[in-house]
Amino acid sequence: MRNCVILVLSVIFSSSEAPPPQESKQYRSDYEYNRKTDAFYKLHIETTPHYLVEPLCQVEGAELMVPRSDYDIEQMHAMFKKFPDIGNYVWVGNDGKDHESAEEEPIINLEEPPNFSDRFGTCVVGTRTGDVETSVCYRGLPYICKVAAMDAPYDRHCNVYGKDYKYYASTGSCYKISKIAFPWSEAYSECQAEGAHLVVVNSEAEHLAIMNLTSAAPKVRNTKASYFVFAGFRAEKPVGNATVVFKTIFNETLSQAGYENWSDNEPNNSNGEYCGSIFLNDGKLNDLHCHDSFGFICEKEVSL
Ligand SMILES: *[C@@H]1O[C@H](CO)[C@@H](O)[C@H](O)[C@H]1NC(C)=O
Ligand SMILES: *[C@@H]1O[C@H](CO)[C@@H](O)[C@H](O)[C@H]1NC(C)=O
Ligand SMILES: *[C@@H]1O[C@H](CO)[C@@H](O)[C@H](O)[C@H]1NC(C)=O
Ligand SMILES: *[C@@H]1O[C@H](CO)[C@@H](O)[C@H](O)[C@H]1NC(C)=O
Ligand SMILES: *[C@@H]1O[C@H](CO)[C@@H](O)[C@H](O)[C@H]1NC(C)=O
Ligand SMILES: *[C@@H]1O[C@H](CO)[C@@H](O)[C@H](O)[C@H]1NC(C)=O
Ligand SMILES: [Ca+2]
Ligand SMILES: [Ca+2]
Repeated sequence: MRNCVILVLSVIFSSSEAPPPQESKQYRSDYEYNRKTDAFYKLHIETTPHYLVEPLCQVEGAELMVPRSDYDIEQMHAMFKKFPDIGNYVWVGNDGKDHESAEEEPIINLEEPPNFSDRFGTCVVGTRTGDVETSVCYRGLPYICKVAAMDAPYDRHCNVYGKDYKYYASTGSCYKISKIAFPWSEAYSECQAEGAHLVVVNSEAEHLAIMNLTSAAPKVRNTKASYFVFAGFRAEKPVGNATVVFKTIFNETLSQAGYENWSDNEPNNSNGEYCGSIFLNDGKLNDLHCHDSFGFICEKEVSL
């Protein structure tokens, strides 16, 4: 009986699109695989405060890399080499060991310097030369995310490298609403890296599906306003007084895409709002500033 269940399960699973990262050794397009550790890594070159790095790695299904072996250090060293100009330190996770401080001791100590570690704590950094040291947490640094191949999230039905995608039979697409806010172009890249794209509303049915999705959505961290989410359309800044034309990320007008119901009094292009969003109260469209951070919805078509 038990063998029978296993057989049935394996038939169901083997009928899907691609093997999981554990077998394929493929993960998000922005992660690289290391055979020796059987894990995927990404060096984030953006200067980032320490308190944000763990949640940002989690967005990508990963964790802040804890240097556990010489192979992790080798990987870190190799990634540093590709970026000569990002400074000499990256945030890494705490391995629980004692490390030297990366701060230089003052040579002459005329006055008592403020004890920053006292006030802000000490965090663990990896160095360009391949050491692990400690540093005050209050600074911003690049950081390294890592996920073991066996833990790398993959949704077989939706064929995306991410959890929390929800399938809607009414549209034949899977959707995910982000838990953290990004500017429009970072939201675009994030969906892309997961194997999806920023949501494009193609019908009234899809408008309803998105209303349903957002009605049960948890709070979005760091968002400028919780009643908007970015979507997959935007406009070029017009030359002179030409009209602003919004197009989807597939270069269709909204009318060609199949849904152009703007929210009341939108688009208002207030001080140059050129990026598309969805208004959560009515699921209709709105324009926002591209550089502000909002939640966003990724979409992946499953059956057309
Ligand atoms: C600064 O504070 C940290 C954490 O409380 C402590 O470990 C360290 O000894 C202090 N350094 C000095 C110079 O007082
Ligand atoms: C736009 O909204 C109206 C009602 O608010 C609805 O009747 C109509 O079907 C919508 N248009 C599209 C293209 O979904
Ligand atoms: C969303 O859709 C599910 C499944 O069809 C349904 O059970 C649920 O009531 C819907 N939620 C809302 C708020 O419409
Ligand atoms: C802007 O609009 C005005 C009046 O509609 C027109 O005369 C002018 O030529 C336009 N300028 C450009 C750069 O298109
Ligand atoms: C987008 O479409 C317009 C016309 O519909 C076309 O002129 C333009 O070349 C297209 N752009 C891209 C990047 O395909
Ligand atoms: C324009 O739209 C934004 C929402 O995208 C809204 O916050 C803002 O108040 C509107 N501005 C004006 C002048 O109506
Ligand atoms: Ca769609
Ligand atoms: Ca607007």
